Parts: sequence; C-alpha cells; structure tokens
Amino acid sequence: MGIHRRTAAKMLAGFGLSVTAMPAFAQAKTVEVSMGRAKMVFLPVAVTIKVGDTVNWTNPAVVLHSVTFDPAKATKPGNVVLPAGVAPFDSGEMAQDATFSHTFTAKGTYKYICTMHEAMGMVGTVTVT
Ligand SMILES: [Cu+2]
Repeated sequence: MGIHRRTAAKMLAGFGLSVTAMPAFAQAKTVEVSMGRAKMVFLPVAVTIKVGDTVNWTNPAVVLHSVTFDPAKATKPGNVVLPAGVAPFDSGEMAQDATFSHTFTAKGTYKYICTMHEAMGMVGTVTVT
C-alpha cells in the first residue's frame, strides 16, 4: 500500500501537482443560514466564507421568504449589493422547509434581502474572502 501511495505521489508530481495541495479542493464548506420564524431576519445575519464555499438557506417559517441577490428587486438602493461583474440571482418565493443554496465563486461583499420583508429589515450579508 505504501508503494502505491508513493507511486501516486510521484505521478502527481509529474503533473506538476503536489500531494499536499490536494486537500485544498476538499475543504470547500457549506454554511447554513436560517430564515426568520418569529422575527423577520436571516440567522446569522452575516456570514464570512471563502471562494468556492456554499451557503444553504432554509426557511423553517410558515411565512414565505426569499433569498434575493438582485439589486433591481430592492426597494431601497444599497440593501442589495454585488461585487462588480457578479450576475444577480434569486431564490424566488420559498415556502416552509424550502431550501436554496448558492456557491460563491467571486470575492467581495454581498448584501441581499428577502423581498417580502425588506421593509422589516430582513437584510443579510455574505462576505467572500
Ligand atoms: Cu422574509
């Protein structure tokens, strides 16, 4: 088995890859964000992740919520902000127990809203480093 491992390492080295670099790809993680049941908020309201990580939103509430990263759908300019060059995206209406996930591939600060409760302060932040 040790021989196979050494052989594999040698083969990877031949491709210009180091074995120690491999786990970097496996470290992409998923962060969970819940959506208000009693209070109209995202929990946690702000998350910080790395490029390649995913955020998964779940709506445990009976009320509809949304995860909206689309500046055109914000009532108040500035409540939705995307890094330059990032295309808008939107979960649409999420009923109870619905989930929505997005993998972030560009660094920057993202501000997003629930379109149904923006006026009640349902605004969240994702920081990608
Ligand atoms: Cu909402």
